[in-house]
Parts: sequence; C-alpha cells; structure tokens
Amino acid sequence: MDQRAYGGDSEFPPLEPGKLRLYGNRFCPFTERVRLVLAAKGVEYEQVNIRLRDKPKWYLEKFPAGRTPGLEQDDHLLWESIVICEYLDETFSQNVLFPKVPYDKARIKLLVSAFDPVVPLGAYPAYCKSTATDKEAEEALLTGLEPLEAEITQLGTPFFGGNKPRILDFLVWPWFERFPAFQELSGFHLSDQRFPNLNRWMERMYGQMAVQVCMHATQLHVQAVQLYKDNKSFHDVGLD
Ligand SMILES: N[C@@H](CCC(=O)N[C@@H](CS)C(=O)NCC(=O)O)C(=O)O
Repeated sequence: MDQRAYGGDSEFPPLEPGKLRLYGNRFCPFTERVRLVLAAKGVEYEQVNIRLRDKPKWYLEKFPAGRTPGLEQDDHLLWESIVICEYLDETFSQNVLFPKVPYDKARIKLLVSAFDPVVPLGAYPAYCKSTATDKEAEEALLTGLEPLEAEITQLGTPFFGGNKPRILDFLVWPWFERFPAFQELSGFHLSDQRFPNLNRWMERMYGQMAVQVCMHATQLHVQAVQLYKDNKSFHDVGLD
C-alpha cells in the first residue's frame, strides 16, 4: 500500500490482464475496509493510490463519483466499500466473512447503514477538523459508537463475528484504529465506564493478523490528521 499517490496530470498505470487492483489512498478508512477483507482472505492484489484533492483524470473517467476505494479487474469496475467487500467475499471462497444466514447478513447491513452516515461520514470527519475544546464534536462521535457497544455487549462474544473477526469487525475497525491518534492530539478516548466491551474488542483486534498487516502506526495517523486539519496534502506522509 505504500506507494506515492497519483495526481491530476498522471498517466494511467497499465493494469496487467487478470490482476486485481484496488484504488485507494493510504489513509482512507473505506479503502482499509477492503484491504482488511483481502488480507483476511489471503487474496493477492495491487494497490494504486490517488490524490483526493487532485484526482487523476483517468480515475474520474473510470469512477465518475471520484471516491476511494475503487476496484478494477479486466473489464470489471466496482466502487463503494461495502459493495466491494461483499463482492470479494463471494468471489474468493476462503474464510467467508459475511454471514450465510440471510437474517444475520441483513442485520449487519442495517447496523452498517446506520453507522456510516453517522460516524464515518459525519462525526469522525467533524472531529478530525475540530479542536481539543470542541466537546460537541467529541460527543457526536461517542454517541455514534453507542450502538456498537450495545451490539457487542448483547453478543457476548470476543468479536462481532463470534470467536474471530468477520465482516462487521473489519467494516468498523478503521475508525477505531485512528482513535489513539485523536487521544494523542486532543485527549479523545473511549472511557471504560461507557465503552467497556468495545475497549476489550479493540485490544483483541490489535492482535489480528489482518489488522497488523493493514494498520498504520499511531504516529503516522497523528501526522496525517494534523495535515488534513490544515488542509495540506497528507497522502504521502511518512514516505519521504
Ligand atoms: N460510501 C463510500 C465512501 C467513500 C469515501 O468517502 N471516500 C473518501 C476517502 S476516505 C473520498 O473518496 N473522498 C473524496 C471525495 O469524496 O471526493 C464507501 O463506502 O466507499
């Protein structure tokens, strides 16, 4: 994943026939969802990173919405992290991550469709941009995490997926990986009183191979968040 990002005037990097390519960016949590799924399933792929504020023209031609992640293989093009994760889970049969039972699968989709507009697309970016004194942004983020604390408490299992992480663990993890950076920058933390089971879950997730392969160290997230906050380019931080 540690490739420099392609910008507006770059040439399209040729794609070999049959090769699975993930377009993303080193700090995009939605791209990380897909990387976690690929790592958990042991699927080989290449990652091409793109600059989000200076998107390559060829990227916009392939993916008019212009967001990351995007997936390309031969004449197949897919976007939207959950769609891509489900496609990959069905295409590569090893270590199935989505539940087979339709009701269980539907419930996970409901949880994620409630989580995404609140935490990933609302509270988290707002908190990233906020200051240490912005208690309102902090509370919005914490409130958005409560349904997950309720879910893991009710399940009573080590992971959302049971005895090992499965799809819900991987879909929500990228935001949790970034919380220690927030803690360092502004004291944000999940208190044990309010989030006892999510805290234990986080500790277990750090021990998972897929997480270890995909994660950045907290210091790198700290640098990326600081640059994002200052409207500066963060894509290649740590590669210099
Ligand atoms: N719902 C999308 C969200 C993807 C998303 O917002 N990606 C961000 C990067 S982390 C992006 O591409 N932002 C640039 C833009 O919206 O122009 C998904 O799940 O894939």
